[in-house]
Amino acid sequence: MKAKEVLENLKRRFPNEPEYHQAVQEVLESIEDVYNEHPEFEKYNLIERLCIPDRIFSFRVTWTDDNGNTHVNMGYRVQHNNAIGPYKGGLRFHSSVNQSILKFLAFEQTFKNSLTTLPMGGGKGGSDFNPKGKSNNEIMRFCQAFMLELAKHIGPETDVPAGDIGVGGREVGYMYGMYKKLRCENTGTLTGKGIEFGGSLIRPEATGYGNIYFLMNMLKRKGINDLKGQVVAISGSGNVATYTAEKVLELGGKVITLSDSNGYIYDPEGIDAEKLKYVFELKNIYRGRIKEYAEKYNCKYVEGGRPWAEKCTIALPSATQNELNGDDAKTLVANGCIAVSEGANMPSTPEAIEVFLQNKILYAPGKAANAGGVSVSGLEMTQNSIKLSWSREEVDQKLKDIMKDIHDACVKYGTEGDYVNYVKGANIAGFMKVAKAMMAQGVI
Ligand code: NDP
Ligand code: 2IT
Repeated sequence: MKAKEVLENLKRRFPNEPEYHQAVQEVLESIEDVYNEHPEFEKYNLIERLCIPDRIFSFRVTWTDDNGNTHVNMGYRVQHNNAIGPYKGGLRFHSSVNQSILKFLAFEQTFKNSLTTLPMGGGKGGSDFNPKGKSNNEIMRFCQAFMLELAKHIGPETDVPAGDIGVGGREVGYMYGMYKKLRCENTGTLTGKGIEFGGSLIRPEATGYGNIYFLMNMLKRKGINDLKGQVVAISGSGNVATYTAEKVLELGGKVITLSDSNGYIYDPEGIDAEKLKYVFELKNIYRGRIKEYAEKYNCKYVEGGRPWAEKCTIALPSATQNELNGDDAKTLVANGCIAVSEGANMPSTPEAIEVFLQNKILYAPGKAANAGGVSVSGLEMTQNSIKLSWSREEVDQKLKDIMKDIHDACVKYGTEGDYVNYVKGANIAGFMKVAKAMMAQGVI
């Protein structure tokens, strides 16, 4: 297999899908050598079978707003690979959603889920519906309309969706309600459910907490055991960003930034527990903008900006793809940043990753560092299957163990002399498990 040729071929067959090409390129470059040590992989064209999704559903979603106007959005589900378990992955509601973005996310999810040690394949879905400014009833009607189609393609042993950008507990609840109505079953399909109807404790916190558990594993290898004295820049202010901040505070670090798609806030005093409580309320109850933080606490707000120019020792991109470019990476390194751990999926551009690797700072790619979310989703599936629920402590401990296992797998496959290339480690470790499972199951 020549990574370049495979990629060129995919670009020719699936043009205008830059995010998908970007995600595939990174993995192909990492696994090329290992792949070529296994002639049986090439014999059965494993690489194309792994890069091209098993199937993609796309459908029209029709819903009515509070004024009686009828709207049409696109809905999608990309079922990428189910070699190691049912398709599993989130749903994204954002105006930018298109097939390229969902294909990149489903591809990444396949490797991420493989790393979790749990039996889950990879999938992703969503809609170009823009939830901003919509009433609660409009959100509910959209979720119901979306599920009217999606329900045909999912199930507890087939495909289990969850949240992602624009989809949190509220949306999962509305979708699950409709799913049950249509299918007359109570099997827990969909994770991130409310605690009263099959959700798992720690699922809301899991991606953010998991990212910090992964970060601590990386830092521990450098002799750093807590976050005291660390200055932490976080982007985003949604589910992942806020719970990341909560865990950073618990471990003694100082959080100086948060952001949304309009701009970022810089609070040199640090966003403490009380201020963070306000952010949770601002985001989840009032559905406001991060700018309001700057007005309330009288700190800097940069319209349209990204937080990476603020001096920090640790950066945790937790908003969206390609939100940190090569220049941002150079600035971070020049400012003394020692670690970057990705809460978001593919937030760093290839140029940024190159800068991190060349400067040998600790750099954890999203498919490893943010795998805590889907891991606890996997644990939610288990609890639903056995019809029991585990305590907070139990789930948190399992999450810690899983993040350590993922970290150690990255070290095993990514060590290059005295440096751990976590990108290579995550890609190879994730790939090998899926590859072996696919080989064992024949050409299908
Ligand atoms: P939320 O919708 O809760 O929050 C998203 C945050 O990112 C918001 O602050 C949002 O700002 C900001 N954002 C979204 N799009 C853009 C954009 N184009 N430019 C700048 N800022 C943007 O989503 P999550 O916190 O769940 O997801 C954040 C990231 O983490 C995503 O990459 C997601 O794929 C990834 N992830 C999520 C997991 C989960 O369990 N939820 C698990 C693993 C990864 P605004 O409000 O203005 O849109
Ligand atoms: O990107 C991700 O891993 C998620 N959005 C979570 C997926 C899940 O099924 O919990």
